[in-house]
Amino acid sequence: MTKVHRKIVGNVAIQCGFDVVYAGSVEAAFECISARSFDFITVDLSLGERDGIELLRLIGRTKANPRVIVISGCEERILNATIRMARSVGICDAISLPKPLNLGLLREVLKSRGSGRGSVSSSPSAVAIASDQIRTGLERHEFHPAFQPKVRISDGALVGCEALARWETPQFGAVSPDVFIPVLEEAGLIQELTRSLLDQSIRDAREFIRRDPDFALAVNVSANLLTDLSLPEEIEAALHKYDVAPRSLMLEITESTAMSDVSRAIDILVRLRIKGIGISIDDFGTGYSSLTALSRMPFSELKIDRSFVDRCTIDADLWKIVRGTVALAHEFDMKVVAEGVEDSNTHEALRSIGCDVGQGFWFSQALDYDNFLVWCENWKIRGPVRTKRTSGGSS
Ligand code: G
Ligand code: G
Ligand code: MN
Repeated sequence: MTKVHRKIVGNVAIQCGFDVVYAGSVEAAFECISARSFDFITVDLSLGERDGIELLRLIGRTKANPRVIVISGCEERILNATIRMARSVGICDAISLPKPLNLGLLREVLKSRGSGRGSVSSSPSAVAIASDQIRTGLERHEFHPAFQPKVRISDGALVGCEALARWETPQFGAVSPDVFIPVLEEAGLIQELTRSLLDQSIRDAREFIRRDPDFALAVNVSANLLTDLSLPEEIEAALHKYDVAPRSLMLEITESTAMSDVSRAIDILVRLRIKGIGISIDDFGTGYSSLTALSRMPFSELKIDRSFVDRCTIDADLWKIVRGTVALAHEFDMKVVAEGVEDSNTHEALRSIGCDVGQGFWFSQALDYDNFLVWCENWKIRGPVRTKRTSGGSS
């Protein structure tokens, strides 16, 4: 940062009530960061891009978790990529300010300290759980669905929910699906879990549908289960058992590995659709869940992966992907669901491009059966009102 610039930024920070420390080089900055902790660190990229990037890496390695403001005259895409890079090295809260510097904006950012945005997300416990333990858990019926609401973007009405597997173990406590799903897939046990989750969540959804006949339950199905030609009949039997209509069920197909037998998968998906069951392409835009799958399979719904959605209002590149994907899905007459809606700005932005449905922490996390029913009752009273009241503003 030039001396003049440094002085200007420093003055704004002092006006906002901060003590300010200046560093003229990466080495000096690193010494400061190592010696004490900071609420904010501003980094100017223009003094040599290598130094700025290097400094971000060093900040990412420190234990403290400061908010980082990257100031730069670079073009927007480079700035956006820099912010993504900062996040990838462990800086949870990094934002960019373009040059010429808007001092009002800088003041606003400095005043919003401790907003909680981008709080550190803890990763799933790294306990290595053996497939035997999971097998035992399945036998003991320790897996249950939690329900996350799916909300119509235009008016905030509840349209359905996604059932997400939860494993509560006596031994390890709550284990994340990110830990047990891959192990189940590897051990050939995913079918057992899916069967159990389908049965339990269809049973529970009877009550949701009784309250709203248009309610749709979504259940996750790994694409590698689409080799079992009896799957459509099995699912139909589960629906019969609880007297739930096929149109009330949506299967979210998650594809983590390439399908081994595409024509067989298409066979199964077509038969499910003919029966009136909805098919959703999950985590769209990541891994194998992409244009190839879209061009071959008869999906009725597309879920944009949350890695595109959760920062789409602050990252112009992500926003282009979200907007383009909504348009693409509508070309295929598919409903579009945005995953990972975390704030009202994102909700508003999605509304402006006609995205159909949203899911995410802004509405609710996944809840057990009892809490989901309570949430539904509260939402009917409060939900749509909340949406209108916050329109255009920040939370
Ligand atoms: O919200 P959560 O952390 O529970 O979900 C983590 C991931 O696990 C999600 O991406 C979801 O697709 C996957 N998942 C959750 N439940 C199931 C399930 O019953 N079957 C499959 N195949 N995947 C699931
Ligand atoms: O199957 P799918 O990948 O859609 O599973 C949903 C996953 O996303 C679960 O892990 C759930 O806990 C998580 N999730 C749901 N809403 C949000 C959100 O708003 N933000 C983030 N970061 N994760 C979310
Ligand atoms: Mn899903």
